[in-house]
Amino acid sequence: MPITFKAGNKINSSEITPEEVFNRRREFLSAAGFTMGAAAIGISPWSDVGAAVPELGAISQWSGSTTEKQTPWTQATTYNNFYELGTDKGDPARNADRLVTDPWSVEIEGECGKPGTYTLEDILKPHANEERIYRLRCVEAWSMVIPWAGFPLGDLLKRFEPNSKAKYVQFQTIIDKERLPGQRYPVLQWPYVEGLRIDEAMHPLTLMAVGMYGKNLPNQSGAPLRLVVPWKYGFKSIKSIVRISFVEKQPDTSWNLSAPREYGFYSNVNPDVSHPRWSQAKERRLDGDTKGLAALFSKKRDTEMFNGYAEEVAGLYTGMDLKTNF
Ligand SMILES: Nc1nc2c(c(=O)[nH]1)N[C@H]1C(S)=C(S)[C@@H](COP(=O)(O)O)O[C@H]1N2
Ligand SMILES: [Mo]
Repeated sequence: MPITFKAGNKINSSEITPEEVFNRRREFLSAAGFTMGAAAIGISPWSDVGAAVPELGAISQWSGSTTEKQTPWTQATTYNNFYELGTDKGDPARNADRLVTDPWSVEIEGECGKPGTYTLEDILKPHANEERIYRLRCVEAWSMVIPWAGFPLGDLLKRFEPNSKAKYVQFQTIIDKERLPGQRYPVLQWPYVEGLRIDEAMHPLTLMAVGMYGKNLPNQSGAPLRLVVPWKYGFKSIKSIVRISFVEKQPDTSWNLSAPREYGFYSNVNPDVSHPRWSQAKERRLDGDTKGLAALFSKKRDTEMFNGYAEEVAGLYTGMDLKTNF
């Protein structure tokens, strides 16, 4: 069945940024006379999509979880960035069923002792899920607080016995141009790729997430496996992972390929380093207090260095100039 995709999404990849998509959506909505009043009359962009997501099994609670107010499930699962499912914030929830997650396997390759194809079951079997309530800060200057469930990425990576040449790890999202509507347009180079330095990947805060809010990940949130790297901008938290490569050289990342002046390899949350076209000093917290479109205009809070995780991760960057290594 052919999918119709809005003409507005046919944008040259060098021109598009998350901020622009946001602004364009805002312009469209106000042109349509669809501003603040929309929430009041009950047209919320994050009413529940109603997709049934199974409960996860046993989950233990991690002691380092933040106690800040959580983003409601409906907001976290209907206001997403997952460009494979479309560039509008509501598209990933609307198109979630285009992503087929069963069967799922992950290719492990490169500088390690145990490369190969691992089924999702092989990947998950030895790991116990822990719930960790983390902040996730998008480069577009909004943030959410989400109870993720998963296990430290490092525990998984160690099983593949990375060798001394494994200086970096690259991750790749599923490619399925037939089904994933966003992959029909060159908004980004497909497949989506991301990378971490090996010590960042092995850091105990880096989570391989399989669930949120006590349930399996919904597709729009990156089922069945996604990273959550809480001290970096959200785009480092790659969704629906099908390949993990241990490499010697700093790997390509999708946003850096698309706009190298705007998105660096490190992408650590840093209030002192502006994005070239907007400040990173403040952010809007999506916490359900303000519903609907009004939330997009709600009061801003100060952004914290490393998204509030400086105590844990600042040591990874000792001696590095974070303005050049942005
Ligand atoms: N494969 C893939 N992963 C992705 C993205 C994407 O477009 N494709 N968007 C990123 C961005 S920009 C952000 S902010 C987070 C958003 O995660 P969330 O929708 O669960 O809040 O996912 C990241 N992971
Ligand atoms: Mo983002």
